[in-house]
Amino acid sequence: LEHCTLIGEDNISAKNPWFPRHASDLDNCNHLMTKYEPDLDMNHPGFADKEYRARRKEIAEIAFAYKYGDPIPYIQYTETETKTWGSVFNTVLELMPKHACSEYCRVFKMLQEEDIFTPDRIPQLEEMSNFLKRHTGFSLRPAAGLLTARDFLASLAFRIFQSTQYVRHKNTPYHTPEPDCIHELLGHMPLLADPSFAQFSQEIGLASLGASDAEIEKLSTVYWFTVEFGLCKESGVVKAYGAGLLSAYGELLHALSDKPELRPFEPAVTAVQPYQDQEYQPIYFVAESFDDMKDKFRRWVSAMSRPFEVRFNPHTGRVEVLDSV
Ligand code: NLE
Ligand code: FE2
Repeated sequence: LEHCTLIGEDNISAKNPWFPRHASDLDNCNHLMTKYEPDLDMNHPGFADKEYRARRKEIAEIAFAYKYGDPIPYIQYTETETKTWGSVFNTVLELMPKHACSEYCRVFKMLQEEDIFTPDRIPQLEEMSNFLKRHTGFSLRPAAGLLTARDFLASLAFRIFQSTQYVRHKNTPYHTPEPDCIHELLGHMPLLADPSFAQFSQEIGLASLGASDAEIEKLSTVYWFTVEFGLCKESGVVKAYGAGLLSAYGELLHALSDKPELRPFEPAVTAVQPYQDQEYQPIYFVAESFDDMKDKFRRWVSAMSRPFEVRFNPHTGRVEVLDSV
């Protein structure tokens, strides 16, 4: 690294593509995918529900208007929404001791002690963001829906998690293919408050900055099979740490039954495994530990083709780009 030179932020070129250099640049990284939306997808449980669609629109507007540095607006959740949260919360509470990894259980307990996690109230993103800041420096910004992989992963480089704020339709409390705040809160938040896992998340984000489309596809597949649907070993027993499992009890039970195929986490293999985002996964990858997962990930990422290196400077909050050729 001593021989590297810093590449400036002007002169955008193939060798120096645009990507966010500071968390405020994420105001430009909120492009949505049009997938599983209640307005467009006839199979969405909210497709025929006018009231639900109006509510989604109302909450999406908040995310569209959001700018870096704003406090995250408070949402007055309805009784129906709170009831949906409560049913998912109670299933997690029941299955967690046996099936969730110890890091998840540890933070979950802290969230209960701080009264942020209770069955009768949906936590606000702002209070959750403040909780994360205190533990790992992660923070949240509201997202209107499913973002493109490039935009979503980029935010992780700054320890920012783009989080939806609407609630799934009441008819599908236990599984939905799209993210919603129940998934973000119950699935993602506990581990984002774990230092080792937070570090892993940021490293995926850093690896994505300026990566080619093919590399983004691979990184988002690794993200899918780890952060979303990952399993890990704890004293020889397989446990769940993936957010998509911890927020959907049907899939959690499926993942830990003898039905799916379990393979060891190996980034080069995992990155090219086609995945299922509509139904339960037929294949899951099992990590030995978070540390082992990070080691393997680092080795794999260092073989990626970017002609530069990036590093996050925590003093300035900026990503620095180093000419590595
Ligand atoms: N299937 C998950 C759930 O129902 O909570 C959401 C997955 C989002 C990628
Ligand atoms: Fe997720």
